[in-house]
Amino acid sequence: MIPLLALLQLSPSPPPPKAAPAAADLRLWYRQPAERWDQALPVGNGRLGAMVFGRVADETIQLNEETLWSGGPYDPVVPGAYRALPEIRRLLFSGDIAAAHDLFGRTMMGHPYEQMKYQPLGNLRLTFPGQERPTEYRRELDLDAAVARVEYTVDGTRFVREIFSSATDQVIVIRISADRPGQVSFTAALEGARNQTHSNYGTDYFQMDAVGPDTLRLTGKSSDYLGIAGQVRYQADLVVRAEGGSVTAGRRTVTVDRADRVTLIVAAATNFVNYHDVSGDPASRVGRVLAMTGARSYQALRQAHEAEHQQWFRRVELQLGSGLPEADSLPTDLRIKPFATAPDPGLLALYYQFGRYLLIASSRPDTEAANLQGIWNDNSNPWWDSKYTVNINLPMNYWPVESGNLAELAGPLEKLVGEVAEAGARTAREHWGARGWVLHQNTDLWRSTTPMDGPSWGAWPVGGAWLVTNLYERYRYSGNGVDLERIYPLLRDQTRFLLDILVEEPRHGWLVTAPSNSPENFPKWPGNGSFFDEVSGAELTARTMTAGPTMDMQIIREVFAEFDEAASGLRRDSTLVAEVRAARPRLAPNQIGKHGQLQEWLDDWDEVEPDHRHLSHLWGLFPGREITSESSPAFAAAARMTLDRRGTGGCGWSYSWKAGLWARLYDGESALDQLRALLTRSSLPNLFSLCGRALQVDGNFGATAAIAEMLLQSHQEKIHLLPALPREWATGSVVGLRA
Ligand code: FUC
Repeated sequence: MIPLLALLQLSPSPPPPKAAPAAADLRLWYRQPAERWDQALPVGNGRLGAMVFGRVADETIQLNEETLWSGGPYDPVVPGAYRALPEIRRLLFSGDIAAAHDLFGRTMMGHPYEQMKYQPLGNLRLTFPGQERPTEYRRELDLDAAVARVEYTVDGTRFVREIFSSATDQVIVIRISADRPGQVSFTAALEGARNQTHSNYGTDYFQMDAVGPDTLRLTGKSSDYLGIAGQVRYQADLVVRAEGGSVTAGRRTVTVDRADRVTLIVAAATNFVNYHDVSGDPASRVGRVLAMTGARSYQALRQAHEAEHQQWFRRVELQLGSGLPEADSLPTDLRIKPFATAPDPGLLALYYQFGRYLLIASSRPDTEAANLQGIWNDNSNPWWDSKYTVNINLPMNYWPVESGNLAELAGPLEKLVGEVAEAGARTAREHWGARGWVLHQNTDLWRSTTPMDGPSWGAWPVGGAWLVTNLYERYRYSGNGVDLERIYPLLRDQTRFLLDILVEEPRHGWLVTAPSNSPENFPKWPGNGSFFDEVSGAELTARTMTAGPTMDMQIIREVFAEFDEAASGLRRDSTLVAEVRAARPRLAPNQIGKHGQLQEWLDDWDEVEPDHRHLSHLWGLFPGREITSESSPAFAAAARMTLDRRGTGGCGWSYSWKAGLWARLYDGESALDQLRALLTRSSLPNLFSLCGRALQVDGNFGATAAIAEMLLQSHQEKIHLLPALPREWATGSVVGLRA
């Protein structure tokens, strides 16, 4: 038996790409096409995404461009909102939670009270006449090459389609070939996605026409939403290059007849420049990209794409052995169900690498951050707007970057934080009367930072603080002063904000956030704290407002510790350091409750849903580092009790979080139980994770981080190898993780 061996990388610079890894372990594959969008296979270059259905006679390739969002630059700040704060706090501390909640709702919410939506670009439809009865069908996603492939045979001819999204050339490339000449015939059409405010096809905002003999063009603009006019204009061009045969354009289609091979190029762009500037020109952007790609052969495009992808992807290699003897010969969808009862560690190794693949495909150094669905969305009214939810989902998207040796891919998160810090300075002033900057529980492309959705969700003021701790991880892993310099102003100004909003709670004199919430989890209010609807008399559980929830205090302790370390090291801002040092011992502490659990709120309340998906008050265990079995065994035991009580309820990202939490408690078996629940209860056949019915990438990224956490931990100033190895992972190897 080969012991699981970990080769660590302690230097900040990535190793050079290695030789090709075992290919079979790095493919998702299927014997049938996708029936629905959420079974299709994703490709992406960080900016341009596609979901490939792999249908034979009527192929659909759904397209996204990451800056196509509803609305345009807007400012949701309500000037002078902070004037209500003293009264909200008075009500809260006197126990009149309902009144505090309602006053917050009337005074402190942003306007509009919801945010903008990430929108689909359109669909490329390819119709192949005479291909209704294919045999020997196979569809796959090759994670190492970042290419989706569809293969089948019709009348003795083997057809192959390859699809990838190239970061080097900034286009999506589709190659259609056959093993006999003159066999490739199809019609291509480019369809816009329906605009949510204008559902009448005939009068919709987009147009899709043939322009010239071999090009289709889609143009349009994003939808209006909540009174914010759609201001994102876009253009997508499809260019058809056939080898042999003929190409003819109809009014809205291009038809290829009897070609040997065909290369389709999709270029797309919007007018988005940054969150307050939409003065770009999509037409010239598309033109420039196409002019550059124009003379390059398919082989040249493909080689450049693969090399670029592999410089990221091949930095980590993970083998966990196989359990099921036949696992490698089973299609991916057929491996998922048996995973509930039979060991298949290879499936988790694949899941791990799929997470790294998705990150590479949705977040590049100069793109926008990966949103709730990465960059893949086919719906103009997507679940949760496919935006950025900050109370777990966005931070989780970036958990795997450091250990997974993809640190540079957190660049978009750093950009996002820099921009919300700019926009959120005004929000801090007007909504909290505070210095620094604030971000509440959500944001969007336009960097909205005000409380959103309703006080029970939106009142939470430490979203920006959490994201700052994400950024600080980069410095922890690299030890590079340049990384620290870049993020220092964000950390310092967030520290100022936190200092300004902390208030003394009357019972113990602890410093707390007020008002706030423990994200999305509703406590059972004791006695007269319950909310009853004045008309129906029904008990309302979805109204909540608290002071000093455990999560806030853990995040603030971490930010203060990071600021103290950074400022002291750099010998800067000594007055602020003194303020922080005075506040730190006065922050409300972690507490152990009546069940032996870690308390979620200042009071020892039970939750309305005992197996609620959020694990907010365990933040200090993971991703934070203040609770460890060594430094705080009593709190570690209370965290374990909390996890036991929460069980395996939840959804995708929640299972992933729990896997990471169990890993930090050195319990590999329980971590594996959560990963098993993730795969078998909350994943799609294409391995995307789900929350409810929504495809969400957070669960993928969280599990990728958790698997690394089971193999290697380094949050306690020491390196811990194989800290949470389940029995099933008896053999294997890992190369390239960072510590
Ligand atoms: C948070 C979660 C939900 C969902 C949403 C996008 O609000 O509680 O489950 O993941 O984000």
